Amino acid sequence: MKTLINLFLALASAVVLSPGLAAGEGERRNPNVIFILTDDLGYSDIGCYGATKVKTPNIDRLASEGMRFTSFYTAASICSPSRAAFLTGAYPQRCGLYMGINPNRKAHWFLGLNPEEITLAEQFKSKGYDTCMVGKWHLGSEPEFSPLKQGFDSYHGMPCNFQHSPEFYDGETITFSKTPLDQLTTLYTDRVGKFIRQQGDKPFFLYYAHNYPHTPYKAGKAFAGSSKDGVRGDIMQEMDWGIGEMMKALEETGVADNTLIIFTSDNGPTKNQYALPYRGTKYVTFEGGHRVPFILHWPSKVELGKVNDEQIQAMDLFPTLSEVIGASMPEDRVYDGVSLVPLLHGKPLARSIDEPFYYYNCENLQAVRKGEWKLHLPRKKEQLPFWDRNKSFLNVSEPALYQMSADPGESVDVSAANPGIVQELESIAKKARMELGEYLEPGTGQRATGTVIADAPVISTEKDWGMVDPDMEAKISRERKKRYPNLKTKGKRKGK
Ligand SMILES: [Ca+2]
Repeated sequence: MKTLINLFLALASAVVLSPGLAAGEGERRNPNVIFILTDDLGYSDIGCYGATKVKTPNIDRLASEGMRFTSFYTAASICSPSRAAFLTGAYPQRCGLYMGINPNRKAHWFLGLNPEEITLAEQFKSKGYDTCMVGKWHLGSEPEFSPLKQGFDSYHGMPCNFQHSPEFYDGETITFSKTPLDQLTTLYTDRVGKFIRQQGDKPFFLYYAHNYPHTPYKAGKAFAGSSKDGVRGDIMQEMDWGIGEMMKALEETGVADNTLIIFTSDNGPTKNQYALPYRGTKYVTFEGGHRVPFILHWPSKVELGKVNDEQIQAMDLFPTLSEVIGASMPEDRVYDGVSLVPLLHGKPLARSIDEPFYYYNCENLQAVRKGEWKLHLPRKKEQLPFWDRNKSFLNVSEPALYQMSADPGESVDVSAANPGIVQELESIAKKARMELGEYLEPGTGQRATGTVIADAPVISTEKDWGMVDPDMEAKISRERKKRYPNLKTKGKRKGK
């Protein structure tokens, strides 16, 4: 009898612990996953989040057939660090990629996401998935940091922003020395469709990181003049069309129901009108910089048209998708997110609402949110990243407290009336800085930035390059000359 009970218990726990949602529920195989990451797309940039000048029926459909989140936070208000957090499940400061990587800056060109980091793509590989990236990478432009070295089987897109490096890649081959921007969406759409169709029944992870509506942009002929919001509106509508084409490919191959699609953005827009009702834009730590749309579409698993107000964040993607595919979380490092899977079943997250969220701008911790309170921290000009230094309204000399439930637009500073809360959040910030760092003060929990010159210092702001030892500077320069023999002293890189 005891043996039978034990056998029963073993079977019961096997069911409970069975890897992957699909496996436990008798589906033929693990689901496909498509992670769509747009660039500089703000909270109110698409129809179902309040846009009125553009029509985005295909993205809206993802929401009406899925779950739409209203309190999603990116880990940074600029491209590179935000992307690092999505792919590693760690704050950018923890995984070492907290600066805005620019291959034309002497302080940056040799940096990237450390190959020792475990990316989402590598999690998918561990479960036998095919992995594909289409779009903008922006986690290091040197070959050592290529998506092909971070778990992706194939890569089709741009290593960085168009202004920094206009080349378009197919794997390791440059197919356009200057990407034709009016064809960008069709290039991506064709590749996404081709990849989905060639996969057929083989499970895949597709990371689709469209560069738009990051500038510069140009609409294809079919969409020029199609919107009520100029070229930006046109390219938004074209991008939406591309997502519709992607859905067609999923439906034609019969895998739409078993494909989990996430749609979001890496940071807020450059103009506040696309971030409303929130304050601020890209580059800053007001809500408009961090709060963006987040839609989860998974017809066979999610109740249609649900709106979810739970506070969630970029670092949640890694544990969520790991759970979905039954990949165990690596145990040798710290993660900053929780799985969102309980929310799909109407259950609470494993994270308390009181767990703080940190708004870093590069190495500078600028704000902390805990529950309904958000404290903007005093900051000195020298702590600010270069993109922030000339925005004098951001030079906070005293802490400013906002009650987010009553004042989501961060307009009324209530610090004077709540000294106890200010003190509590200041003490949380102090601990965070000890672990995740502050400008020129490394934290105990920070992992190494990826670099192609092992002993070179990591300087996130070019203005501080003067701190680098002249011998080291000469060494870095020599390596760059070797890699880019045609490099002009002041100009941009010229080919490889
Ligand atoms: Ca961006």
